[in-house]
Amino acid sequence: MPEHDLVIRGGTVATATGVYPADVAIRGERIAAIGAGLAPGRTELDATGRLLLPGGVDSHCHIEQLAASGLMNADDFASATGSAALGGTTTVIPFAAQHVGMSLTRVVEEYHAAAERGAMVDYAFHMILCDPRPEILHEELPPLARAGHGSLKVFLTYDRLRVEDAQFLDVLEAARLHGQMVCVHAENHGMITWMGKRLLAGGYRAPRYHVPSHPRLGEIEAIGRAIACAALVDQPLMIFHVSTAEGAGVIHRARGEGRKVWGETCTQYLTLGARDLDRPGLEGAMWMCSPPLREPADQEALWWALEIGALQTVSSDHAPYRMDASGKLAKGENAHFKEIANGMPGLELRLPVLFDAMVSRGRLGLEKFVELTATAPARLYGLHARKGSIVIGADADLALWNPDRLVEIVQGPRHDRAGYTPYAGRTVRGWPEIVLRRGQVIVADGALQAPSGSGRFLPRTGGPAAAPLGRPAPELDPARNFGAQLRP
Ligand code: DUC
Ligand code: ZN
Ligand code: ZN
Repeated sequence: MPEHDLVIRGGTVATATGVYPADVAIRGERIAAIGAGLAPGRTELDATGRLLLPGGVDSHCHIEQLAASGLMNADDFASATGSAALGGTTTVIPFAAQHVGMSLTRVVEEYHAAAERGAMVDYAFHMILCDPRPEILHEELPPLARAGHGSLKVFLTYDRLRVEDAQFLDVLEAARLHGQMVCVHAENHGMITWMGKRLLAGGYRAPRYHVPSHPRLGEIEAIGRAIACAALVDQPLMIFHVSTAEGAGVIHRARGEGRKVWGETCTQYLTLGARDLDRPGLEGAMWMCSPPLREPADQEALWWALEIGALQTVSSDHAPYRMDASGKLAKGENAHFKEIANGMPGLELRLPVLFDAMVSRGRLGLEKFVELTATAPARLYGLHARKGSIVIGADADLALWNPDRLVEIVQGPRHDRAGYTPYAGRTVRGWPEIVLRRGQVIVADGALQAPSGSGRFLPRTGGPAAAPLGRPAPELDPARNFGAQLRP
């Protein structure tokens, strides 16, 4: 009777802390041994010439999510997570999105049902809070936190989604009591509203005007304000989708001052730019996302921020809408930029596009690639070391990469349902050819082998936000001098 179920031999293991030749043995769903000369497996896989990486963790993607406008994004859990697997990602954290008036418990139940039907990779949810009324925070949130929902997202902009600063503080304080991470969409709502009105009044309607309608100063201001709010209640904070050099700088400085803040950027802010929206007619809508794509200098600064650790994760912010009446063109062919849904597909190509940029072109190297796309998001959201690492006892979520394979990304439908990709026209070097989830091969030869609904929910505890369960923030302790918080 072989000791292992599967042994992957002859590959090069790549982790966030080292790259070395080793065989990997799997028993059941987990990694059982790493090293040379491992006992035989029931099945063996030859990984000669291949890199063996932990499956990617995409900690920011929108799946089967209803926008406040009533528009459903293009993917269901099967199409989105299938496309994730094809691109080497084996864990996703999409959203369970509350809208005003809704019960959060009910919302989470609905997203659970959708994921149980469709998911092909493992998943958790960030719970979006648009309506943090007292019964949500004090009655619904505690049992959801105990059930393993370890993170929340709030918006500081958008008419029907945003919270005021005082509501944001309520959310931060509640999250602190339950050890949850709070993620924030940090843009200044007033600036976006005001700029949008002025641009439209001047007749500037094309998709490209989406960029100036979200001024970079709005991101810079809101990131600073969000960090200050989190500091007031001593709550860890994740700044989502940082798009500007200055935004990354605000986070870097705050971290230098000891603030408990982390930052994410996304594939598109590193590899696409505002100029991509300069297309005739509505074509530029394919590149509309929020915050918008920025300038080449921002891309350089974001790469630098990742290198020095000012930002810690790179996600896809997969938010797919088709270029037809079911999606971006829901308001017709004469729609102005405020009437077009924001978001682009990215779950499948996040890792290949980043591998090409970081590893094949030598920008940040293989270890950093693994850290930013798998290990760090797992740690920050309480999934370490079950996910995001190649260590004994971890789930056997692995991707065998051919580092030399050249793939031309052509325009047209992929496995997701957006019907297009914003990355068409580039040729990437490096591709994940075989993908395993919990020891099962789910992708081989470009074909998906995972049944819908075979992904599992990942209850989360841990992560940097988990420690101070149940204690009030020191500054809010009535026994202390409130003025203390003003001292440096
Ligand atoms: N924010 C996101 O995080 N994703 C898509 C659009 C948005 O505003
Ligand atoms: Zn956002
Ligand atoms: Zn998003």
